[in-house]
Amino acid sequence: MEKVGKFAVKGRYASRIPKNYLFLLLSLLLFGCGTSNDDDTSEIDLEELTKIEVTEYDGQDLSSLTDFRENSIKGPQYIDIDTYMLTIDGLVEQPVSLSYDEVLDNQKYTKVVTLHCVEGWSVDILWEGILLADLFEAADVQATSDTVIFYSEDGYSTSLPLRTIMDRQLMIAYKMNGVVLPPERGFPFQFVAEDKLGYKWIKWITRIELSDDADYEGYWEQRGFDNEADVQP
Ligand SMILES: Nc1nc2c(c(=O)[nH]1)N[C@H]1C(S)=C(S)[C@@H](COP(=O)(O)O)O[C@H]1N2
Ligand SMILES: [Mo]
Repeated sequence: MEKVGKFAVKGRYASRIPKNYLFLLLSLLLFGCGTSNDDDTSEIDLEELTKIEVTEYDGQDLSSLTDFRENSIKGPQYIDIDTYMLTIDGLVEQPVSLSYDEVLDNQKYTKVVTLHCVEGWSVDILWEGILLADLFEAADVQATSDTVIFYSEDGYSTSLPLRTIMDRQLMIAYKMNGVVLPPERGFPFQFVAEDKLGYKWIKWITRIELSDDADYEGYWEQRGFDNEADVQP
């Protein structure tokens, strides 16, 4: 995992509303009124982003952010970032609710990590995000907590052992291939559950609960998918 230097993150406020979003908004206002449905709109959106995404990193070819198969339980969620809060609570001394900017006010890290879906496809993506360990430090996790449960805007949830998250230095991403996550890919944050199957990679995270319920089962786990979710080598 690579730390992102100070200069690299300076422009983060400027990049919150990427130029291409403004361009898109404009084109939609000019040409899109009454003609496109939501599906068309999101397709144009992603196609525009492919023009600026990073395609290769450190000599390694990356997948595109359009190589995912969108199969979320309720379809893409469109989160209003002005009212968005990420809550960290449960077995902590100091429950916190952080704005988007407050979450981004932590050290950024980048890493190429592969997401494997149980449906048999996978993508190699350059993720940029924040360590959960850094967020947990502010909340001051209680010693009895051994499980981290993630909740999302669409009602989805999943969990991993606290130990796994700390030992493997797992992060939540706000960028992929150098661009801010589009709504379809989990804006504002997706969990980069390295070495775990795609159903652990929760998108649109709204709440992170520190728990002592090691047997907690999330949405797909309750429906028969393995709670360990290890990617088989
Ligand atoms: N909130 C939420 N996160 C989610 C899901 C979902 O339905 N809701 N699907 C998961 C699954 S099964 C996969 S493979 C990954 C990637 O899904 P995508 O291709 O739909 O982006 O997101 C995961 N995160
Ligand atoms: Mo999946």
